Amino acid sequence: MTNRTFTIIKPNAVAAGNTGKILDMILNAGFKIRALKMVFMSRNEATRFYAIHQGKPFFADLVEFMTSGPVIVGILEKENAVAALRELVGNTDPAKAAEGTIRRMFADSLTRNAIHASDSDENAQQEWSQFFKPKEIMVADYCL
Ligand code: FUP
Repeated sequence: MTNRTFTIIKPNAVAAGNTGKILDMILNAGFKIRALKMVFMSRNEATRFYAIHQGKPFFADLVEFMTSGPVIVGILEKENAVAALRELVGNTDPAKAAEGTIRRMFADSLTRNAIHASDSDENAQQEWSQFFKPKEIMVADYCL
């Protein structure tokens, strides 16, 4: 079954000029882009996005980082999209990420880890709703 997931190319990867290379890896892995845009997250947006981590020691640094520059947000479609993208992205900690994964190649540290990938279908939908209106999301038939 084809389904969708949500991604954020994070500020360190955008600032380093790695957006194109990361999108290329995503497309080469067989994902279709159903929505894509550049946004500069506010502190409120970053706090809401990572609300589950509020109170943890790394939370302030994480919000600071996510609001330090523009990010690319996108909705991707592929068979088993959530699991497939998390595999391509690699471990949260780049030191533990497998060879050939996006984080292994483009992360600077555990916090500045280049990319976000949703961890469930439910979270993916909730996360992309924070950034995209329904009319901004393409349906498969329009962009093969
Ligand atoms: P992931 O699902 O791989 O994005 O990882 P988590 O949801 O566990 O963490 C969300 C973000 O918090 C990570 F991308 C990086 C950051 N983080 C830290 O900065 N320090 C930690 O110890 C754990 C996570």
